[in-house]
Amino acid sequence: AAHIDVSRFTNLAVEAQEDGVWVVTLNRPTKRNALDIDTIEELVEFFSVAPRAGVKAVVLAGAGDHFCAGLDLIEHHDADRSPADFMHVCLRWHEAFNKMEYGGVPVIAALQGAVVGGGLELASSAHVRVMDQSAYFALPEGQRGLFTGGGATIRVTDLVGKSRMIDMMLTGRVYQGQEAVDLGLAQYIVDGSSLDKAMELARRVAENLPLSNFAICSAVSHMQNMSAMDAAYAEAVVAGVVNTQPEARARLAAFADKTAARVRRND
Ligand code: 1HE
Repeated sequence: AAHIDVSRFTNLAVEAQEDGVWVVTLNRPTKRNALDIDTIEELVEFFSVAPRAGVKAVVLAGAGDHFCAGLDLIEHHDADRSPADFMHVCLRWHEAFNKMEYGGVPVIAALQGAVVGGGLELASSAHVRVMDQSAYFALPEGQRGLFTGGGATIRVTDLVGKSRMIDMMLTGRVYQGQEAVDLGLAQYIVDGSSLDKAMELARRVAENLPLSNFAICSAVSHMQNMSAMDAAYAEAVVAGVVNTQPEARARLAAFADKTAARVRRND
């Protein structure tokens, strides 16, 4: 297995918890966790190694009152980049976010405060989003003379639909509270701490067999890019591998001998 050297990270705080859950925290709260190029490189590094390092689930958080303010606008302004330079910046964002979405390790984002611009692009690359009552979502690129470059045209459009995506970009519209959940920007909203709820979900997810989680957190995304015929074929192949894994036999035996939990409606 690969090894994650936590001392290599500075813009991220990376911490292993019990049960194989790792907490990855954007750790520049004085800059509202704006995504400079060093932070993106650290995300690439972590999510490149995590699938081979026994990481069972990741909670992705932001230090301070805001999850993430998006692209580091000060760095971008100072660097005065050429089109080719910024294209390559965006390709590194895609490298990081694709590693998250397709890597096979469940990523649960704990959101508070601003989840805006590139911060929303980052959050939408997670598999599950938990928001607290302070969290809000927006794409301010339009007003800043910019355009999304970290995958929002794909992932945010997937979440909210084309017309809402275009409205968010044109008008800077802010979504928050239950409405954000109803639209699919987050799956959970809590009165207390989104981090606590995300940890609870991550611990539950970490009890699944790793190969099941790998399939759930890579195959569904890959299959969305395929024709229905090819997706059905790929699903059969993935199920062939996952559903015959030796580690599943004990769980099937527990169902057969009636010691496994039954699926019941919520009280
Ligand atoms: C930043 C950034 C940033 C804050 N880049 N430094 N994103 C945006 O357009 C969001 C821009 N940020 C904001 O609207 C606000 O800062 C927040 C709502 C996130 C937070 O507000 P607030 O009042 O708590 O903080 P602040 O006073 O605005 O900022 C505190 C510090 O964080 C300040 O630095 P300081 O050194 O003067 O103390 C800010 O400069 C710094 N800061 N946000 C750099 N984004 C691949 S394309 C992606 C396209 C995009 O993401 S466009 C960016 C959209």
